[in-house]
Amino acid sequence: MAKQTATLLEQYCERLNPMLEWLAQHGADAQGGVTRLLYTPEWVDAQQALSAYMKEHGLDAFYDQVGNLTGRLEGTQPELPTVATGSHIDTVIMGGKYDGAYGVVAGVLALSYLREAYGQPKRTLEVLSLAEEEGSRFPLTYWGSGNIAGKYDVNELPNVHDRDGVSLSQAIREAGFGAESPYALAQREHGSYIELHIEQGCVLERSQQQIGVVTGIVGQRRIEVRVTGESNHAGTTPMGWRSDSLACAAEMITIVRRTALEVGDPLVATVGNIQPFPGVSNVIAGETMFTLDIRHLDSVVLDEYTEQLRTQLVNIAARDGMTLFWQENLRAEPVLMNSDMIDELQHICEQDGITSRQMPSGAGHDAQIFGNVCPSAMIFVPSRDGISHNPLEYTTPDDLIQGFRVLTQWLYQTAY
Ligand code: HGY
Ligand code: MN
Ligand code: MN
Repeated sequence: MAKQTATLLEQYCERLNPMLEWLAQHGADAQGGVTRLLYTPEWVDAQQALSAYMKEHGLDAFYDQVGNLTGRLEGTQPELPTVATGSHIDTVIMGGKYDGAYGVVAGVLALSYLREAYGQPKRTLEVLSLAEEEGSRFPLTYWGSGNIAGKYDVNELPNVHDRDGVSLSQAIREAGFGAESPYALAQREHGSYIELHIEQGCVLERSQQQIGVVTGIVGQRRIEVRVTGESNHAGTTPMGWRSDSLACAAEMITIVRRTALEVGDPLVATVGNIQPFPGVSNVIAGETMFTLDIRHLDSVVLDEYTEQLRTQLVNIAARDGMTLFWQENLRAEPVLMNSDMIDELQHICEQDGITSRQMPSGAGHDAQIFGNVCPSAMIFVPSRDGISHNPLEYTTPDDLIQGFRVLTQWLYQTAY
């Protein structure tokens, strides 16, 4: 790279952290975390602010019907397949500043830098600020990338509601999107997709490596379980005469943990949410809902474990005279990343003297949706103490910049 582009690159590197802090203000909460849920005002503001930034930096910014925001740098050979990068703009509740946002901000800066330093690329470049990945507001994940990749269709909105009873159809309409909105169709094709993301685990930090080149992303099963017994008076109902859904669910939850430990790594099974109803101290809970999040790189093991667990829970409910409702809300299959892209990323790291390792991802990502329809890859940077989905989520500015450099170099050599 000529001297002036190296200096220019330094300038863009210096913009990365301030821009992440700027974006984190959209949905900042009092505890220092970020909550930016699909179609909420803070979500709309964040997309609008990014759109303005994209336009100020020479990118063609546009929305699609589900609210994915795209920044495009048209290529001189538009007939060549488009190269896309990006990540999700939504967060978990009380999440951190980097999960998703890092890939979006780095992508916006990378395209802005490449345009300023090298002008128009041969291949069209796109940065995607994807509407939703986490499933934090609605029991629905990968809503953004899933509409682009054809997994979902905005004309067939899932009948889902958030914790306040607001439906997806109401929320998408109030945010100004939907099948009737004037925006571009979401479903479209890309030649390749690359996502820069924090690791959200502790492998890179403990092995003191700067970059993770992802080999594959785990499959997931997310399930809602409802155990139904009978509400009754906490004082007048003898212990032997109760149909206590919360006590039954508690036994089920200990079985989830025990059986997952028996299967062993890399299988993980998590109960992240439990809601007794009516949920007051002097009433035996008539119904208890809890969530299951089960993951593994091998879909055969994933399905075997999930089916065995379901059988065990059904038997416990039957033993206690309760009913069990089991609803699968997400089925994402494990997806391998593209081997050529992995080699290219590995080569960039070796060439630039960056320590790196190839590794699987225990977290789900939009790259696993794109990985079903086009060659896809992911670049990880270390997470301090492996913490994520938490206001304490943190990656050092140097590590964030290192990932930005690898992404920018890969985009340059792929699109120019
Ligand atoms: O839950 C996940 O794996 C991702 O952070 N959405
Ligand atoms: Mn996440
Ligand atoms: Mn993420």
